[in-house]
Amino acid sequence: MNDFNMNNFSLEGKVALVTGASYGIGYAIASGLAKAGATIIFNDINEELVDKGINAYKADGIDAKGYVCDVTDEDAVQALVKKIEEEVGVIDILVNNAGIIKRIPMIEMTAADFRKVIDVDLNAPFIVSKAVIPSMIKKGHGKIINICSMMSELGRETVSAYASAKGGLKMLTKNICAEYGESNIQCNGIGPGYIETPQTAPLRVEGNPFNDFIISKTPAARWGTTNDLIGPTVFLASDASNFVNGHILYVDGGILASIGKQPEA
Ligand code: NAP
Ligand code: GCO
Repeated sequence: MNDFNMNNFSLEGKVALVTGASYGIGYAIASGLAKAGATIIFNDINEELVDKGINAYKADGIDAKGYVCDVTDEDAVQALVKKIEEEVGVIDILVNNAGIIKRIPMIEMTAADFRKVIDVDLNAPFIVSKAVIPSMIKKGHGKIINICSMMSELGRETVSAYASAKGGLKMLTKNICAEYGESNIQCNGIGPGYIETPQTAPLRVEGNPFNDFIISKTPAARWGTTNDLIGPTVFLASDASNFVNGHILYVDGGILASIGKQPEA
């Protein structure tokens, strides 16, 4: 009999930092990691969001610690990680979730807007990963999960900066795997499909043809929910995935597997 048992999926005793997790995908993921046993630390960009997050976790029976920290500010991130290590312990699981999108046709987009998206969606996962990896190496293990996107693989009108950042994040994921795999650090990505969150609210308003477009592009024939992302993330955070490294797990209802519905004859 081999020594695999279901405890390999447990996150009991693990410390998890989820960035930008006051609401939306980050909140759902952090709640799932907590249910699997992890201690949850999260940050967000301002006090109001952090308070909103703390109250929501409390209402769900989760004792999460929240901090204000801009993930693009390297000094602030280094200070946050030091504080977490002193107050709670070494971070075993990092989920780089904080992100922004600007939907602007490329030839109308300013270079400043393009840089801003790259800064939050690509530079920040580098900054936060860089801050946690040294202690993971010392501890002998670590899990980094980068929240990628359909736009890590596909392009579409108006999201040039976002697609560039999320494509880059896919490659940062593979590079962390290549560079630190031998230190027993696994770095993987989750690539959500189109998920119902405030970020996609403008695409889902009644009368927007984008809504039907997405449903018809998705073999599951629906938008995803934040809960759809929990199981895959718990798997990638747990010892059950210790030989899975540099992989992007797309949680997209099958969008990337399909050429799309054929037109009526
Ligand atoms: P969201 O609702 O906009 O949540 C992202 C969180 O990150 C927000 O709380 C946001 O604060 C915070 N944040 C932004 N900039 C930050 C910074 N510099 N420092 C710290 N926190 C910051 O997005 P979501 O839809 O839950 O998405 C979460 C992640 O999943 C993002 O990386 C997104 O690109 C990705 N994703 C989303 C979808 C989808 O369909 N929704 C699909 C694929 C991938 P503010 O509220 O102030 O912006
Ligand atoms: C868009 C969407 C996407 C999603 C998601 C897809 O405008 O095309 O907002 O970018 O948010 O990242 O996986």
